[in-house]
Amino acid sequence: MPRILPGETDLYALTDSNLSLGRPVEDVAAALLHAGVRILQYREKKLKGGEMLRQCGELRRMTREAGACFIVNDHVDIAMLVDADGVHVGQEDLPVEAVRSLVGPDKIIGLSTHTPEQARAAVAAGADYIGVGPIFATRTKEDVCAPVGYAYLDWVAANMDLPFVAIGGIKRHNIAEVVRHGARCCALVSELVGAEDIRARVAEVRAAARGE
Ligand code: TZP
Ligand code: MG
Repeated sequence: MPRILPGETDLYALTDSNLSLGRPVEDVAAALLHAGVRILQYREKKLKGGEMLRQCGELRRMTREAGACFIVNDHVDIAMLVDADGVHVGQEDLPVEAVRSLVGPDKIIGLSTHTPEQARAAVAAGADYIGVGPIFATRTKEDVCAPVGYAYLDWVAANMDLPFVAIGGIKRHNIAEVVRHGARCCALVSELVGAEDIRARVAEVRAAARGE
């Protein structure tokens, strides 16, 4: 099972059908995986459970074939039903300890954090990685908190041993700077799924992250 954590790979892609130019999530996922993305999170906020389960089953099959890690946002039940590699939760979702009691020791649990206190609490609760953000303002997340800017990212890079992924408003034009602030892995939504040519966009984003 591909247990790949942020930091072991440079990009972390999330789905969002609302931003995918009308393309089915399976097509978007296929393009991301063909482009070499190694962590894929299924994050669809507006679908019914049955449709989510069907889509996650398909994405599980595709990620397994590609040797990529598959994470499900929020829905622990669906993650378990499709044997995903992990679950990602936010501060107001099921607590990490509760998720752990359901999924067991081997699954990855990611937690979104916005402050040093939340980062320390994530370690204490047994999270496997944290999300750090939103770095910049983003319209992708509706219930988003205020951007944390570089201050919190700098703090995490200097103080945390736990793997982390920077998220929120990261694009080709700013990813090099995010990397310079210590992010070894960046999560992107609209910049990837909203591209006409997703494969080319992944290559451009990676080149930009390397400062090219
Ligand atoms: N968590 C913090 S910001 C965000 C999530 C899921 C959305 C990021 O989307 P984008 O399009 O990369 O700004
Ligand atoms: Mg959530």
